Amino acid sequence: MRTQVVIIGSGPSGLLLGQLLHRAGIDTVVLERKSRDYVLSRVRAGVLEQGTVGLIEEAGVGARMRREGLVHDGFEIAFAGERHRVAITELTGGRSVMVYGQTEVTRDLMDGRDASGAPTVYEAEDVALHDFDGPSPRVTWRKDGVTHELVCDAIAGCDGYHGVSRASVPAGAIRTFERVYPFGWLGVLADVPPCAPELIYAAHDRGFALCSMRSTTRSRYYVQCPVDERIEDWSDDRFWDELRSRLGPEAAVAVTTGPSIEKSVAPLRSFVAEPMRFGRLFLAGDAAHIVPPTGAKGLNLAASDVRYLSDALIEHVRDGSEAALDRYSARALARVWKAERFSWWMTTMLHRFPEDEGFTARIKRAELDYLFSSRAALASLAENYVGLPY
Ligand code: FAS
Ligand code: PHB
Repeated sequence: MRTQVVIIGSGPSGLLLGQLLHRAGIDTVVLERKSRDYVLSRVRAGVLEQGTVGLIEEAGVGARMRREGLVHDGFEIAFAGERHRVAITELTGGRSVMVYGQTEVTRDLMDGRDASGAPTVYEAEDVALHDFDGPSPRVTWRKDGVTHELVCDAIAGCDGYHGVSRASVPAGAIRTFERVYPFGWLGVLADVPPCAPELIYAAHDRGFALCSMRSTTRSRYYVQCPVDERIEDWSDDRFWDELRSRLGPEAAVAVTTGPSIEKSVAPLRSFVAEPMRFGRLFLAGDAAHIVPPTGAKGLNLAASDVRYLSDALIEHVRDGSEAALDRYSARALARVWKAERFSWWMTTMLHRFPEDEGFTARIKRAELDYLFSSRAALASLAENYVGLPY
């Protein structure tokens, strides 16, 4: 069997790429290891940059996001018992972010793909990539005991950090850069109203905390925790107590507690693979890079990769040009590394590290004090948070 582009992974990267290529008349097949329900069960990102919002609308699946998403023009940073607002829209000349969960983005993209009639194979086992260093790459997989093969013009590796695509690249052809943080995030989803109208990022001696949301009736909270933390050691009551201890008095009393409907621990790492192209294999999203979620960049970097890759593949199919495909990796990595820097900076500034004693502790406090004493420093934070230009 043959198609133009095989997309591995039915997460935001793969589905968004599939939609944009389909709308340009390019045939794609998405291969996903898990079931549709499993993919939708994962609770991840919550904040969309305007560029991501624009791409979701260009993909033709933005209606529910526009109806249900919350446009935010600021967020807060709490430290030393005080809360400070970052007025991102005022600081960036009118730009904002959209609070709309990744789960909902994925659901909208899945529904859009179903409506387009473009095929997705869920529960595709043993996906394997072949001959992507030549003009006719192939992908094989097993489904219900039958082995299938697709010949294509290009493979998009959108299969996340643990996917098969990056793992299929010869070791000598790829270089990786990584920083693993000595802590994780314990996240709770609960059907309780948010404790504040905007997100609150809290830096505290006990550790970082984040108050986010999915709607005006559903909240998403995180506390920094040891990287090997066991979920079973965290009752809901223990979580709510720890969260409130890190928020400062005013926000703490505003927290509405309730039963968790999801509770998980995510490790934090910074990771980049270079390059992002190997012959006819193109990596996009978490398959190529990971950021600590502090800066809300993971999903949004996946979106900018997809912008660049879809443009390049469309140009190639339309006029045979290799120019944009040749530029893809360098163009994507230029934005990736700036988001890696911002996510590392925000994580370092707001989290408690083992070495944060004495001099380092004073430097971190000075970083926060400087931030809220300088419009230039706040403007820099704001322009990164809303998303640097594509
Ligand atoms: P994804 O990992 O979402 O999707 C990859 C898909 O490929 C998956 O469905 C997987 O099942 C499939 N796949 C893997 N191997 C395969 C194979 N061999 N064959 C076929 N399919 C295969 N970002 C934020 O901005 N804010 C957050 O708060 C945040 N929290 C996160 C929490 C966790 C636990 C994780 C892991 C990530 C978080 N992220 C967050 C980042 C996250 O949102 C990613 O950036 C986003 O999911 C990237 O999307 P994809 O590149 O599509 O990768
Ligand atoms: C979330 O709502 O899950 C979220 C929001 C902002 C972040 C990270 C996670 O920086």
